[in-house]
This record gives sequence, C-alpha cells and structure tokens, in this order.
Amino acid sequence: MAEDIILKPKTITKPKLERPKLYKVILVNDDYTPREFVIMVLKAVFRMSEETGYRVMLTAHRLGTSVVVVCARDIAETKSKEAMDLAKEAGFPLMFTTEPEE
Ligand code: TYC
Repeated sequence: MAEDIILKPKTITKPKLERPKLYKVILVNDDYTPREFVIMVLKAVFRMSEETGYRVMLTAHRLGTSVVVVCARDIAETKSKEAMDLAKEAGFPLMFTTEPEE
C-alpha cells in the first residue's frame, strides 16, 4: 500500500571529489655518480633543460636532496624507477625517492 512506503528524509550529500594526492620525486646525492650523468638522467627522464638539470643536480649535491618534480603517484613512481634503471645499467648508485606532498 502506498501509505506503507516509508520515506527516508533526504540527506544532502556534498559531492566528494577528492583531489588525488600529489607526489614529489626526490633526487638523492651520493659520492659516486658523476655530475654529468645525473644531468643526463634528469634531461632524459624528466625532460629538463641542461640549465634546470644542472641546478637540480647541484642542489642535491650541496644539500643532500632536491625535489625534481611534483606529479601523480604512478608517474612519480614510474619516472624514478626509469631513472634508477638507467643508473643501475651504467653501474651508478644514483637514487630517487617519492613521497606524498603535505
Ligand atoms: N655528488 C656527486 C659527485 O660529486 C654528484 C651527484 C649530484 C650525485 C647529485 C648524485 O643526486 C646527485 N660526483
């Protein structure tokens, strides 16, 4: 019967469109990878210019780490793996890490 239909009060739900978290790719300094090789990897994998690559490399060299790029998690992880694979092939211990942005 129509009277038996219980009408639930409608709750207004906010549309939840959460922005996907962004991730930082971080270049880590070491004592063995040549500066030129680091710049080459930054240019090849992260499409950096020579100047930007040099600046990012030098920041990591001086401070220990440097942010390379901020992007979606899968891209951050794929690119840092690509970069470390290049280094591994060449026999260098160059390391990239990823971490969520605050
Ligand atoms: N410290 C290295 C050297 O003196 C160069 C280098 C810079 C290595 C940045 C890694 O993330 C790095 N040859």
